[in-house]
Amino acid sequence: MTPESAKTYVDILEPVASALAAGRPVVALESTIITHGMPWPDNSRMAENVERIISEEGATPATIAVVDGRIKIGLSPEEREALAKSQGAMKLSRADLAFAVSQGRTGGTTVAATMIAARMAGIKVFATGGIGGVHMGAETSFDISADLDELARTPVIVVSAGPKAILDIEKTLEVLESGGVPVVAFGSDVVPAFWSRTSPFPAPLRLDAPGAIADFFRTRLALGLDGGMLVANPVPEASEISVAEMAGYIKAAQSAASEAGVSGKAVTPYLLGKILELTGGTSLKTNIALVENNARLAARIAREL
Ligand code: PSU
Ligand code: MN
Repeated sequence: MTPESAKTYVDILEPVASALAAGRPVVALESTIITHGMPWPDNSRMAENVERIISEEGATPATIAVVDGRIKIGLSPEEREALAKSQGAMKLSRADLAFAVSQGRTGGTTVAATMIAARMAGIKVFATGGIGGVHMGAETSFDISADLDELARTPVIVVSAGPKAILDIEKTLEVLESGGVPVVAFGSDVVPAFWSRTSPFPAPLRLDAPGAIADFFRTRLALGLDGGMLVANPVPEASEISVAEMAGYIKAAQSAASEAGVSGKAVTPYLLGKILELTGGTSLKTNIALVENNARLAARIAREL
């Protein structure tokens, strides 16, 4: 449970606060995708568009970030733009969220930190691009995203396009299963792989309607099962890049990363940036399309809750 004392550190923007007070649907959005996941000005346009899509679907968007030590639930257009342009924003997860607050710092919140903040505010649905997970070579690097542990403990529905395909998807699914995290593929029998609609891995669970996802979540809460769930929503066909085509880019990006000695928090942003370069920008277009698609589904789930 979030302690009462957390409120002192959190600013909930209007109209998010009144939507929550009235029990109207709200969808949280993360901000590491803005600060570390996409270059400017695409990040800014993406952030504005996903908020608009959620509003059009009849829910209230709440982009979450830490600004000058305050946990922001909802950013004004000016704050959002400043974050999109900012240099040196932190990439915040469970380990350093409170550090940024205590030091008055600014940072984008990852899936893990956004789930924590969403829970503080009472938001149950959250849209992102792809979650972090088990990196390739984790058997020696031990690089496993804190997103997986957060999914196991924090009761928020995370709508994604699956684990990012730069990851070891099979091991990521294993860790999610160990943590008791339901992975629900939306309208698909296989787990989507971010830029691609398919992967070799069968969907652990499948649901075809937002209402069924909301029911499933309610049932988990009613049974006292802690933790979140992951919805994996395939990227729209028109924007998909095939598994075969992505495989080459991912391999090249990974070789570049190990040659450059990239490690820790820098790995995911480096790989995404390298792949953007290698694809001449098409990976970014696909990334934006899948985030928008996830925002739409998240709003529909929020309306059913
Ligand atoms: N989805 C995207 N782009 C991103 C991310 C998600 O389309 O950049 C971010 C999320 O914030 C996620 C993070 O939590 O990447 C994973 O980072 P890491 O692998 O270091 O845990
Ligand atoms: Mn990592």
